Amino acid sequence: MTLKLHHLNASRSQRLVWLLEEMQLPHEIIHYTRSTETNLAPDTLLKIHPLGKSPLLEDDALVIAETGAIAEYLLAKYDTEHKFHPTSSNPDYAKYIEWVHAAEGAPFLPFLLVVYMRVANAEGSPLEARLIEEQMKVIGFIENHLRDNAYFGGANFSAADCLMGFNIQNMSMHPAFDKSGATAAWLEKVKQRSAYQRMLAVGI
Ligand SMILES: N[C@@H](CCC(=O)N[C@@H](CS)C(=O)NCC(=O)O)C(=O)O
Repeated sequence: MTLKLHHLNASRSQRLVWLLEEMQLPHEIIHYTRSTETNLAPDTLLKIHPLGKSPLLEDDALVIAETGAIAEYLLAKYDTEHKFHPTSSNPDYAKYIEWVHAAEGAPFLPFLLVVYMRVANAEGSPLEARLIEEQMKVIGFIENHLRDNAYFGGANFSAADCLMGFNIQNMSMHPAFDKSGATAAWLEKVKQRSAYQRMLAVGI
């Protein structure tokens, strides 16, 4: 097995750097840097996949795109002891899988769209106000979940935490983020993990 992660700076690819570190899977990281003008990935990524986006995982001859798909692939193939993903018979499974998908789903969209609007100088529009309302709903939803659960997937740390970590890091800069709430406490807790610190050392 030769795992290669094509990693773009300041991107959701850091979720997989963290997961690979948690799983202690030998891998190589190939770094790409965003254009300072457009914030886009360099064209060299197009040689790996037609969309030219990061993350991309190569496992020998295979190339996989989409953060969630890459995580599920790594877990299905290499986490055979289910240390980082519960089995489907585990009572926490539904919660776990919901957060795995939430990382790129409805809770992510209002944050992503506001970033796009800022890049396009489209701030202050009625759409932005609507997205900020959605962001507030998401912040509350996550806070309530983490008030009742130690981790995203329930009682135990799992890949769902690695996937949601990028969202929470960004959310922690939001003016409505409660710095003494359960989400902030979750962030402080996961920052203590050695794999999280190794992810930071790789450069996010
Ligand atoms: N849904 C995809 C989104 C991939 C994506 O949009 N990646 C961003 C990084 S956060 C990217 O490569 N942007 C640079 C570009 O589009 O040129 C995933 O989860 O992997």
